[in-house]
Amino acid sequence: MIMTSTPTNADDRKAFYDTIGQQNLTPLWEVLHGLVTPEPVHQVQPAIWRYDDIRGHIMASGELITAKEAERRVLILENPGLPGQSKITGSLYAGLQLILPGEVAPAHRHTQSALRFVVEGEGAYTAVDGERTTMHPGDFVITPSWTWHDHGNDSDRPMVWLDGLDIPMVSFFGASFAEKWPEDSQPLSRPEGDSLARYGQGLMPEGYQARTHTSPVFNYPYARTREALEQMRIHEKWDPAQGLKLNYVNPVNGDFAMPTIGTFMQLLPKGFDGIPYRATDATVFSVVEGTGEATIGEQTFSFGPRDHFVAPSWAWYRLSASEDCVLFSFSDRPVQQKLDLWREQRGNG
Ligand code: GTQ
Repeated sequence: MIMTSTPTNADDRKAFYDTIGQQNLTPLWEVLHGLVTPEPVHQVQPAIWRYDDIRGHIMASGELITAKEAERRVLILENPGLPGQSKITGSLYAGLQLILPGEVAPAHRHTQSALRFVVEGEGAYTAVDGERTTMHPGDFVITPSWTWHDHGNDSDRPMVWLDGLDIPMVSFFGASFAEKWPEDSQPLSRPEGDSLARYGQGLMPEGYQARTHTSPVFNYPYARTREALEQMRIHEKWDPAQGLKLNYVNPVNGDFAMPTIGTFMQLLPKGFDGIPYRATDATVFSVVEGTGEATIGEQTFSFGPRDHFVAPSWAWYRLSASEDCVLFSFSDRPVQQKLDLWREQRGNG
């Protein structure tokens, strides 16, 4: 049969959709423009979690449940545009984990990769694959996919750190696996500082063969990162939007330190007034030092140390600093770049 005219009757179409629906078919033309959009469309909203407002809740969680019972005692930073989804962006999870003196968060492993960024306290540890690292504020610590890890606090003060995980990404791929170690703590097989000594000084053991895509350095200490920023400040050119920004790298191949999460530390000098910037990687910021302002979309947030905020994909934002500011941040940039998706744009100052 030759069709001589296009059927336009809405009832005919509806009947057709119902018929083909029984074969699990659905017409693209009804949804195409919502699927392939000219610019990013998502529900992620700009948001800030001010530490002064939430610290009391974090400490109160310590009275309600032990780290052992909770397995991980964490308050999730949930994007207000994605309620109930345990996501801070479409692809990433963030939370603030509390570990009290004497507590242990028992050993387990999972396919999700995690970063820890120390926010408050001093001297708790994370153990990964047989090595412990003592954590200090501003340290960036990696738990690679499928490695055993437990956390403990031998200090006399509570410790709080930011957890960043690729939970939504792993869920998207249908690739989540997890298991528990039979005891609370895993056995230690290497002395503290082993990985930093071997891999963190521009040296590599002869014949070293990487077995994963994650950096073998598992604690990037703040003291070293801060020193690098201070050194760069002497003669490096400022980016008009981002100031001086460092990327944590895997010393084996120069790629991002983690395969799914890009991690950054930037310095904005006192008086910095950044030009507008946007990129397709929605970014989570953790303020280490200084006070300033972040205008994200229509909203302006003033921030100070230990505050966390999120800039959605492709939303314009600008950063300014009323004193020297140091910001840690993370995003899914490594994945977007490998998929040739990542874009950034600078606006007019
Ligand atoms: O420390 O292993 O915030 O498994 C969420 C899931 C932390 C962890 C989180 C986890 C962990």
